[in-house]
Amino acid sequence: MSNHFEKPDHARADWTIDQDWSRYTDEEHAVWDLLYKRQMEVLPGRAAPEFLDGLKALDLGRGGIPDFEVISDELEALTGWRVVAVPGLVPDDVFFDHLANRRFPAGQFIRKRNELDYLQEPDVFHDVFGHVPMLTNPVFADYMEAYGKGGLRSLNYAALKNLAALYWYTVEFGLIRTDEGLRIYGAGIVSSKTESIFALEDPSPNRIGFDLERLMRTDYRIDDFQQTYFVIDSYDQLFRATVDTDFAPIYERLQGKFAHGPEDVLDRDEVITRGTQAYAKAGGRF
Ligand code: HBI
Ligand code: FE
Repeated sequence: MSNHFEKPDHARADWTIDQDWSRYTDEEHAVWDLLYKRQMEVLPGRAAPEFLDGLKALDLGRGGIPDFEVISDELEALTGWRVVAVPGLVPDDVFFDHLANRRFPAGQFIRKRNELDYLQEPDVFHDVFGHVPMLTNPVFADYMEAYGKGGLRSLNYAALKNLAALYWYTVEFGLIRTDEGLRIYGAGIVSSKTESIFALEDPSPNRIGFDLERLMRTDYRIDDFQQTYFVIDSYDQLFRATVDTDFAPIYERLQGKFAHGPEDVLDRDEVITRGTQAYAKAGGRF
């Protein structure tokens, strides 16, 4: 899953670019506002309290695409993270290096009004609305840094697929157990109206308790709703599992391969919901 592509001429060595906030058009700001409004119709009672607190702390609903300088100053005061602009996907080593240094690389562009629901590269709405609120949480913020540092260490192994699965099933598509029931904290879910409902309420997907190595052995869907969501008990569980584990023996065991399909349920899984997989069996794709 290593990604090799050309750095655009206007990007710096670390792939960052100027956000050029003053050059967003009224239409681009309006697309942000529309996406924001749609998500706020579904997220109260579904998103994790830490995510909703983060949205509020950074005032991401102030109207229009946020100015990275403004939200970075606020975020830095809370957890030491900053948001930097990038053209889109960046190479793995560059991505890990930003995270390891508490910089979140966010796509500068925003999707068009006629493609609100599906896009191939992360845009400013996915990255800033989806990812940045959780970075206001001190423990989650530490987890993200630890992930970046682990990523840099992993570059000597054939480990990227397995490490990417960990990111996928936590940072992008993670659920958390709360006293009020399951909640979403994964950026890929909270930035999608339909998946926010599907991930929590649909009978199709499995919902399984978090187990670090189990996640890293599990293939995933990149172009459709997940067939399995993994559920953490706390962000501390996530952070501790990452920093207390020596990944080298795991990489040795896994050999850059997946042992389980996206829909598999194993005997020793802590099954919270065993999915019917009706959605995937019917062909999926929304
Ligand atoms: N680049 N901008 C951006 N955003 C990502 O989420 C991202 C990336 N490059 C690599 C990457 N993710 C993944 O390969 C890692 O999560 C493993
Ligand atoms: Fe993302």
